[in-house]
This record gives sequence, structure tokens and C-alpha cells, in this order.
Amino acid sequence: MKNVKWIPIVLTVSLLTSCNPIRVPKSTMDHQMSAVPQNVIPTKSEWEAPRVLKPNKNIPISILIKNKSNQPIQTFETVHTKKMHLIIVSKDLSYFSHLHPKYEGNGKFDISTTFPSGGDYQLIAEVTPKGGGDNSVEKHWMHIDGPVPKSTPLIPVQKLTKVVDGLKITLSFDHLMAEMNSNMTFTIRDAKTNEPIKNLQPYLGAMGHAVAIKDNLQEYLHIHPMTTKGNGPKVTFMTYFPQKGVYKIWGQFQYQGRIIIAPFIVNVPKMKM
Ligand SMILES: [Cu+2]
Repeated sequence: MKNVKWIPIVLTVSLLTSCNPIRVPKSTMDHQMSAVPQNVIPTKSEWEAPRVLKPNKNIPISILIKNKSNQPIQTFETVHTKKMHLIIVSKDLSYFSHLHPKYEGNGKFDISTTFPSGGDYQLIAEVTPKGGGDNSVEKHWMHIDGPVPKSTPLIPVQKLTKVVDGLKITLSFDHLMAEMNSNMTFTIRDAKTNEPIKNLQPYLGAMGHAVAIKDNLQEYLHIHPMTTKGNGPKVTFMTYFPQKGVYKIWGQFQYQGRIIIAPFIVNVPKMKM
């Protein structure tokens, strides 16, 4: 923390109060927060998949993580119980998948997955090379052959409550604004009885995980809960939206052995000066 004077106060607070610092993508840090010591180890990646890709067919994908001199990185930190987290979204953000490729050694990760239809998908791999303070993000586009469904428009809604798999999930923010930290809270109730859920199960070593992606797919945020206070009904994340605009947010929780994915579309306003 030698250069602490360069860190905006809000960010300093977040680093001190959260064991999981906010996950700001490299691209954002590069142009907005270059004065902040980040300790993100620069990475490159090589992605391999069969030449012809069809929907609903198992597709093997290999991801090679290399350092900036193009050498495979050998060792990775285990973050939230995994060495790599892979998020796959369709271009319109209607499809979301969170996977954990297997580390095969020598920088190489393998996974096999299916895609629901033709079209373009963005794959986002998060790894932390050994010694890194925060995760590196590698992105890759894949095109799946076949008819492309009409894209779903991203329309922000005012009412941030929805029912998923028998649970009523409400999303709230202490203040929702770009370029500053905000607390984002998911409140989880039984959809039938409205009773608060107090027996969420840890999922990947935390009470929940959240991902946010901007509508243009340029900004990616993987956010972990600030503290683990009980097992619900509230799970709070500290987040930082690097730019104003429309984001899709997915909260992921585990309840009675099931993974619940709760998607929300929010409009993040500009920071008021
Ligand atoms: Cu993961």
C-alpha cells in the first residue's frame, strides 16, 4: 500500500473492509485507475475448439493461459475453491453459464460444454496466477453455427424482485451509481410463504456469487460477498460499476442442493459531481 495516496478513499475503504477486493476488469483499471497498485499479473490466452461448432452438441474447449512472454503459466491460486472460473454469455446476455474448467497442468485448462443455439458467445476466464493479488480476465468470442434466435432486448426494470425456483429474490442497492462503490444486496424469501430464507448453503466457499456485464459486453465484474453474516436472507456484495449504462447482473446461490441463478437488468446512472 505504498502508493495509498493515489487510491480514491472509497476504494481504500473497500480494500480494508472486504477480504475479497472488488473485481475490476483490467481494461477498466488501465484507463481509469492506472494509479492504483493492482498486482494483476498480465496474462495472454490461447483458445482451442473444434472448427465447426453446432448447438446442443458437447464442445471441448481448451484454454491455455500464458504470461506476457508467451510462456505457459504453471501455477495458479485457488480462488473460491477453483483455479479458473469461466463465464459464458450469449451476445444479447440472455444465456449465462458459470463453469469450472479442469486444470491439466502446464497452463492448460479443459472443459466441455453445450451452447443452446447458433450465434456469438463471449467466454470470460478468470484466473489468478500464483502471487497475483487480483484475478486476470481473459475474454474470447466463439461463433456457433445454426439459426440465431431473435436477440432479447436488455430493458432495465424498476421492480427488482423476481421468483426463481420457488424463491422470491429482491435486489437492492444503497446507492446505484457508476464510478463509486455501492452495496448490492440480494434478499431471499420463500416465494409461497414470504418467509426469509436462513439456510442458504455456501456455494464455492461463499454465500453467493455475482457477475455483472455491461450491455456492450465491454465491462465484466465478478463480485464476491463482502462478509458472510449468517446464511441469508440477505447477501451483500460490494460492487463498483466502472461506467454508467445498462448492466445485466446474475446472482448465484445454493439452496437445498440446487444452484439458483437470479438475473436482473439495471440501469446504472452517471456519478453526480
Ligand atoms: Cu466460478
